[in-house]
Amino acid sequence: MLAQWQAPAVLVLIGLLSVPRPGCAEEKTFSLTAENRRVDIGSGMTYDAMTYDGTVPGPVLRVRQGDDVTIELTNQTTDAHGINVYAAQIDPKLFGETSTKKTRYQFRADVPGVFDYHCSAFPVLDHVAGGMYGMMIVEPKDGWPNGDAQEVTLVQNEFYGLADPYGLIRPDHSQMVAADANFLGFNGGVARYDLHNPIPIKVGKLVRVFFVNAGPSLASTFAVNGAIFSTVYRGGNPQDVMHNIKTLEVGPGNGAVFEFKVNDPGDYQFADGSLSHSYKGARGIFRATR
Ligand SMILES: [Cu+2]
Repeated sequence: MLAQWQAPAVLVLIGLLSVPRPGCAEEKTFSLTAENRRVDIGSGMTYDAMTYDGTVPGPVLRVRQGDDVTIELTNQTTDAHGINVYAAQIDPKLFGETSTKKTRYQFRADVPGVFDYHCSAFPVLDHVAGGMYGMMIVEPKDGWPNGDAQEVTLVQNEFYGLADPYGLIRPDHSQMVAADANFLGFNGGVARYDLHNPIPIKVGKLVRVFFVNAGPSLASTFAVNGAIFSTVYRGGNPQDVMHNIKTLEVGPGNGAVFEFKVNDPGDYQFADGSLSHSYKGARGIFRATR
């Protein structure tokens, strides 16, 4: 059943479309909308989600260290929504948490890393489990130390609720409170990058995975079967570096950058090392070719 659903592989390349170049700091504006949407999460299931821009997760927001960043959120719903960008070091009240139709704030992205962003409206648990989260990459001002690489963005998350006979999941608050996830996924899909929809990589070419665990509640131990991470930046911060490790625990709301190469062609499964989590959908395939 899990193999029936295929997502466009191009979605994993979102982060490639707006790679900042070294040079002067820039002004970057991201205008998002909060909207309710029934989204396809794969495996024949749909999810009544709260979203940024109609997708789960929301768009990857990519800037460079030193950029002046403006965040704008237009709320198209009758519910309260906001947007808490963790790369911003500002008064949290500015993130918005009322039914205000417009939220707007600015900050300078001083700290490089991979950060999550998510809704700030109460109860935050329901809004994050409902789908309101995404990734912000703050590129180091001098670029990534290991230079050119194939870049992939992966956001891990949990889904709470069981599907009805039509495959529809209505988010289950009690399950959320119990942190008893029914499904997990990467980039909004349960087993999204399975054998029928693998992420292509090249033998001998450095792969750089920008990873965020959106949670809302479970830790992840991301790993790639058949590979050792040559470099890992905790939080995506180049100053917090580790080498030659199998995995790193990334708690809910945290991020990391994982770099690796493979030596042979083949299918390399990536997954949350928790076998329960991977069974529930937090798994996928890198397909390596020469
Ligand atoms: Cu919200």
